[in-house]
Amino acid sequence: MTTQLVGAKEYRARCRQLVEQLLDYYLPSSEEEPRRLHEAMRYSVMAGGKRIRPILALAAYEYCQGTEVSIESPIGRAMASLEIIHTYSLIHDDLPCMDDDDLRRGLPTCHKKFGEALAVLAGDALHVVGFRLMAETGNLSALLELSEAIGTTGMIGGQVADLEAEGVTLTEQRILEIHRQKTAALIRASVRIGALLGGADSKTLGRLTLYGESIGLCFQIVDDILDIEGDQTKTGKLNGSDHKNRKATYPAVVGMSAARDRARGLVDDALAVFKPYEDNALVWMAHYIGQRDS
Ligand code: GRG
Repeated sequence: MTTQLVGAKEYRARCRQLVEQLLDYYLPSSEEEPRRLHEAMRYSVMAGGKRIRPILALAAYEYCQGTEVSIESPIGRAMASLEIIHTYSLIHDDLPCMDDDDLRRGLPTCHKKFGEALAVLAGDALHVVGFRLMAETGNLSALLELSEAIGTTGMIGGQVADLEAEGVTLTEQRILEIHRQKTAALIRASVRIGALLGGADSKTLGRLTLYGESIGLCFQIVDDILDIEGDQTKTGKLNGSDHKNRKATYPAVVGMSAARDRARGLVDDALAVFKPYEDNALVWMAHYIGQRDS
């Protein structure tokens, strides 16, 4: 394992502990009514997952010299918000009316466990908690960043384009546009929100935006590759979901070997915003995202 991947592994392990604490702290208790709804929310959020978005937000915050990282700090709330919003999108993405998936994070999907109606409502309720937490950072730019990233020109727009592209042959440019909206927008926003809360100047924010865009796109290309040849015991979801749904994927458009090259090239683009040989958590995370197996 390279030193960057060791760095990423240790950093992820350290951050994940904080992320789990934050999520447990901010999600409503399943002892409180409506219990079944709270249970469904907690079931999906606490099921694990890589926690990439909050980890990237923290890495960007620390890169920009942000220091206060307590549970109730703005960065703590933003980290919880990003993971909660992300989980909301996964619950809805798995529904029968969308990808109709049975397994997520190694467990039956939310609608398989709680039924469709409760899964829709659990996603909706997580959306509200996520926005409330971002509002509670007191940083209007962070709130706007999140709205932009998941709205009709971001994640939701990308999801619509993705659904419309089922069974359609796309150009490489079009598939990248969809990936940029559906997946990269929230990853880019996670980096930018961390940077904004860390007090980044506009030059640093610009560099980190390029970083976020590149690793965001890389993340989805690797996701497409793993859907074809990943180890299901590591990814926690069944392979072949994209093929089953006749999804447009990057490897389907350019071939597997070119997809791997593109993923590597995007990691290089992300690293290019730092000085050569610079060593920090964002560098480690870029290496990890390019080479992840889950
Ligand atoms: C909730 C804003 C919102 C929109 C609903 C369903 C939908 C519209 C959008 C779907 C967006 C989506 C699920 C994109 C896929 C992105 C992706 C690669 C998800 C997997 O993320 P990982 O690998 O999952 O980080 P873990 O489980 O590790 O967190």
